[in-house]
Amino acid sequence: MKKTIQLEELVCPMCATKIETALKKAPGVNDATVLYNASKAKVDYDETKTSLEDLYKVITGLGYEIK
Ligand SMILES: [Cu+2]
Repeated sequence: MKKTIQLEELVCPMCATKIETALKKAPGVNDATVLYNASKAKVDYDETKTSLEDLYKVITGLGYEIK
């Protein structure tokens, strides 16, 4: 399942990289791309192994907010 998560504005490109790396490592995630300019996280995940809520937790756990 592919979803785009709108994030609160990212301060710098390193933030995007940090979130992207964490999402890619999260269980059930096939692929993740975080667009710094748009502050968007595009995630391709297996909904039988994880959920949007779990993905939100990965992001908020790093100190970033979902818009
Ligand atoms: Cu940053």
